[in-house]
Order: sequence, then C-alpha cells, then structure tokens
Amino acid sequence: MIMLFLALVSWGASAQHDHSGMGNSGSSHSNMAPKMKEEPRVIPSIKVKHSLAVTSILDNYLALKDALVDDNAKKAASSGKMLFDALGKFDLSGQEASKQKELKEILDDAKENAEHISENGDKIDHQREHFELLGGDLKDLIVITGSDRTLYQLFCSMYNNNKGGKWLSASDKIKNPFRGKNMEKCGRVLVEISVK
Ligand SMILES: [Cu+2]
Repeated sequence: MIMLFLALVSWGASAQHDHSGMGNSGSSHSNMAPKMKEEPRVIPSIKVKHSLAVTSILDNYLALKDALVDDNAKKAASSGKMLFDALGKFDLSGQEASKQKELKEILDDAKENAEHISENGDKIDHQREHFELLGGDLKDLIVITGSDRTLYQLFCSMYNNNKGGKWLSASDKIKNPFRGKNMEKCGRVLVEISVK
C-alpha cells in the first residue's frame, strides 16, 4: 500500500515536471491589473550582524523554497526534513544569555513548521501554509543571531485569498514559492536584510 502510494507520488511529481516546458509564467498575471504608474520604490533595509551560526538553516530553507517554486512537494518534504535537523542542531549556548529563551521559542516554532512540511510530501498547499510561517520564524531568528548572507523578504499579495504571504530569498528577483510555475513572477521586495 505504501509502495503504491510512493509510486503515485513520484509519478505525479514527474508528470508535473513534464509540463514545465510550457512556460507561460507571469503573463496572465500582468494582464489582469491595469498598468500602474511606475514610481521608484525605496526598499527598506535592516542590518544584522555577521554570523555563521545559521548557515545550514538558511541553506536548507532556500532549498525548500526552490522546491516549492518548482511545485515539487516531494523535494520540499526532504528539504523540510533537512531543515528540521539543522534547526535541531542550532547551538543556543553560543548566543547571548538574555536572548536564549526567545530564540528557543522561535526555533521550536520553526521546527514544528519544518516537520509538517516534511510529513506532507503529497500536499503542497499544506506545505506552503507552513512555509509562510517558517519565513517569519527565520526572519525573527536572523534579526537576533545575525546572518551569513544578504537576504530579501519578499511578498506576494495574492497568496491565501489575497491576504498575502512573505518569504525569504537570497535574491531580489521574484520566484514565487506560493504559486509555483503558475505565477512565478508575482511578488515584490518588502525588506532587504543585509550583513553589517
Ligand atoms: Cu500541518
């Protein structure tokens, strides 16, 4: 039964992959709204200290994000598992004593979200709900711990019935993990998080 299930999941994943060449990403979206006057937007920036403590957490989060951009729920599940493990290995004792309680709460929340993603390799919408929460957790985390790279917090206003959703990326080029190939270019930069 389980083997049959796995076979169906992987068949589904490869079937999706076969459609990737059809590429009409973004075009339908831009036609939906009338063109607004382009005004130069000043992107707010926050500076965080340099730290290597979050390297494997960020690596695995970004791999998870890329899997969701590709509509690959199975890959997202395995990246979610690796992220869960990386979060579990974070060394709290290396952080300021006054921040450890708050950091532990953030890490616990992030672990729960990563675990749900890892356990739902057949439900990409459910993975995306937890991924949205995870982006908030990791932003809170790096504001305290610092980061080893510049990150951008990006925003898609159409996610979750137009309530919107945020995510983190190492690039300010929009590749939307909530809508996948369906609407890959939908979104904008909210904040730049750079390293001092
Ligand atoms: Cu869940």
